[in-house]
Amino acid sequence: MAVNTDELYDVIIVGTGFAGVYGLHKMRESGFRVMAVEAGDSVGGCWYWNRYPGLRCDVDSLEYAYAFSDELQQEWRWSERYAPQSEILGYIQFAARKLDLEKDILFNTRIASARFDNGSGIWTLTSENGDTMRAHYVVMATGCLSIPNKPDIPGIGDFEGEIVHSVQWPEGHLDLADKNVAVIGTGSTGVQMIPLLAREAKHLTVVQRTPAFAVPARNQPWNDARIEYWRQNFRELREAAKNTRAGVLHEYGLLPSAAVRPEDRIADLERRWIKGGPNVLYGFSDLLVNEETNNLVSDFLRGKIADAVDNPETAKKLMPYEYPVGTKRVCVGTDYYETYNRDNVSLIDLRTEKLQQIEKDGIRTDAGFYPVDVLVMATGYDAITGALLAIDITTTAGKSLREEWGKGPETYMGYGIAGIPNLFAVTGPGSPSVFSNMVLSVEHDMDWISACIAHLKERDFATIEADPAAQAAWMEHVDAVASLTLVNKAASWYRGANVEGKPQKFMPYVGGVNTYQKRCWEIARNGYEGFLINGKPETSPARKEEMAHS
Ligand code: N01
Repeated sequence: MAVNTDELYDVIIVGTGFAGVYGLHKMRESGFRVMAVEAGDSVGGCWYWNRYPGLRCDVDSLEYAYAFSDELQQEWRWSERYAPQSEILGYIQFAARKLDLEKDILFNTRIASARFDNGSGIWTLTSENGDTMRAHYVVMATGCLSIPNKPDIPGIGDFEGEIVHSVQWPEGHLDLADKNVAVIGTGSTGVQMIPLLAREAKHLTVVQRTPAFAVPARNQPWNDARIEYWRQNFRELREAAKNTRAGVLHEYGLLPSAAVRPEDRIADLERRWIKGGPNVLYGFSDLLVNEETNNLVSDFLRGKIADAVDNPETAKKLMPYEYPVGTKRVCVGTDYYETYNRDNVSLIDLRTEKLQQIEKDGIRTDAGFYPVDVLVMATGYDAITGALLAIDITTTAGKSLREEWGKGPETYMGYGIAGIPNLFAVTGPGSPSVFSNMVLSVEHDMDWISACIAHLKERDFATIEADPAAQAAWMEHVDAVASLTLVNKAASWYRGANVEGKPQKFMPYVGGVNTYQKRCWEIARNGYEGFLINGKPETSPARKEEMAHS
């Protein structure tokens, strides 16, 4: 079987990152006629597009991997605790080859629009090149972090040097020796690339709008004993991760800070700091709901910045005060703060130095001029909704999804959108998505979506869509849970605050992966309550039999 765009498919999956690759396998196993469409020339999603220096995942590689297949787990060996981009991409490509998926993927094809025909119940997807493909169901595995955020910084159009966005890093080596390089942005991307660019460039200028909390990765090669332990206990470990709030086997502290003796609090933070990675965030159960606990951890981390940076003025500029720790993604890096001790690194802190404009050969602020040959935009993404809204999708009432989500996205459980039948979003807004281990979450979502489509097909139902009332109630719940926490206190990309003009609303569900997944399967068991299901159930043999026995 190969892709044939003249055929009517049961399911078309858009995107072949971790989600699309697993989804294609799962839906094929479920007996559906399924194809996937991919803008790049390989599977891999964000791990295919991103290749900037220093890129690694900030989740342990043994956990940032598929859980569904013992075989994949046994055959693949992760080299390091935090796998580099090339290895993660290699892993996704390995999975696609092993599962023989590539023949069912249409590569180099970016979907521009999606239209549902009410009469026939068929979706038509049209690519930027005008190719069309049709299916009963569409699954948007387009990723939460795939559309680059390219802010319109004054004067940027006048810059005559090279501009590189982190998401579109040129293939091969970008020669920065003897160059004055500037990086705009100090999120996870900036924190990972800055130490490496500083080692290579003649001079590196970092433009910081909001400082990050960065923790040391303490990356290291896995030893054989660790790998063997995971091979032996793979199934139990992955199941255990599903029962956690983040979908990762962190060492979760079960007590609020107030229940821990003051001297033990700091000792535990120190121990977690030495362990590395985001461990330091999981010491107390109330980090994200209690300002006192949050201040305790924030102060601890600011103290670490003071320890690492020689110049106290620079250290002060690098300290975040404007948001509680954990409400913007905490960055995991190596030698990030220490990099500011180098003679060839300057910091422009936009809180204390006003950006005037970018000029043809540099950056001008009210404090001076910084010559630049290469300008690196580490300015992140139009996250969570960007890729979905990049496709022109309309509701059955003829309204565009962009219009519909004008005040922020609304979904039912992250999957369904009222007024848009037979289309499922994967890790959509209103699901744990970026507040979880993404690989675990995409696998879960694909399992759920595939079970849902099987349910509909078996019963000959024609359409499913979110009930507007259930959608409103779910979004109210998503907001209510967020409001119990400190997450709305940060101007984060979780809230759309990083993109000019984007409606601001906290998008992920922060009630925990465990709670969310349980609810999803309850909904399934209750006949997909909260969804409107239409069609001619009496025509289905399965349904007839069911009714005869009822
Ligand atoms: O993007 P970001 P990212 N003028 O949005 C600044 C995942 N990820 O690519 O904070 C000046 O976090 C912006 O400033 P501010 C991970 O989930 C994972 O770094 O908005 N500055 C910020 O400093 C992560 O959270 C991994 O005030 C401007 C930076 O640019 C997510 O991707 C690695 C600006 C953007 O930071 C996004 O990370 C990389 C402007 N006009 C990414 N506009 C790992 O697994 C924006 N900025 C390790």
